[in-house]
Amino acid sequence: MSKAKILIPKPFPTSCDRATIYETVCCTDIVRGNATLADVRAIALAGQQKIGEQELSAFPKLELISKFGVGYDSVDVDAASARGIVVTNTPDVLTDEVADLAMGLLVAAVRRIPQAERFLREGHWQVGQGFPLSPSLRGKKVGILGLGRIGQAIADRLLGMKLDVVYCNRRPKSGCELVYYEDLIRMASDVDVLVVSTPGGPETEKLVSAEVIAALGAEGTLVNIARGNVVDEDALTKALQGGALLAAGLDVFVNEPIVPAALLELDNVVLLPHVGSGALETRQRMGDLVFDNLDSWFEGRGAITPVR
Ligand code: 8YV
Repeated sequence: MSKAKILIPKPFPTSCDRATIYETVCCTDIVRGNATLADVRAIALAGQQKIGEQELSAFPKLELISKFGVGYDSVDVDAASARGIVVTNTPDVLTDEVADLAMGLLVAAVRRIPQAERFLREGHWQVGQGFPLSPSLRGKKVGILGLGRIGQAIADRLLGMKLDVVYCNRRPKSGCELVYYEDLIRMASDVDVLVVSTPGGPETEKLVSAEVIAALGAEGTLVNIARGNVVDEDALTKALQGGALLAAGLDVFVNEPIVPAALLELDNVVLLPHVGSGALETRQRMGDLVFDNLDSWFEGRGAITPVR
């Protein structure tokens, strides 16, 4: 039997060792008319490369898009479904890793850990001269925007840190005892820290608007481990510049890997290069799940983790 042809536009852990049972094409340039793509039956997709109607039309034989990552906002799932193409992602295997990172970012942003480290490394720590005191997390309230799998894992950790936790979702989560807010602006004005853990995509674009940031206020901190465009990045930058927001911890940006120069200049923001799930074993598990989905599909058992 001939090997199924899969496209791997960008390598990821396991993509080399587990791809041997397939005929693989490594091609970043997904365009119609590329003859080598005409018989591609699946795409193993890492990164944020957009797959919309136009890209899909280059693959008349496509059956499956196996996405590396839990977020699949870069793929037009409606357009794929209309063509009978199944889209899968890698949920669960990265939940705790991303939640750990969110906690690190939150504590780093509020307690100013990177700034304190820079202070020490630059030789400013001297007898009689310590690092300026940071705000405390004790007694503070954290609001989670998006209490899905990752949001819940963040909430569990925050509760373990004895913090007050509330959340805002499209609808209340059944069986959840945390205080629910239907209105994001109201929640933002009631909390000290807002953690963004929603899916990306058009429905959540700029959900954290200038008004939400203003409601979080001059004593507030914003943490984003979701997608850059869930937050109005310009409004956030202005608020941080003018003291209308105390601090931010950001793992994601609108135009990755480009980080606005204005953010790089600020001392009250902790910036990470989208490393939420970026730990060796977790990335390995994600890669395995990408191929588990492919194997299951081509062995006729269907997708394991379809997004819908
Ligand atoms: C991915 C992510 O690892 O899972 C997601 O949705 O944002 C990341 O953790 C990254 O997008 C790799 O493609």
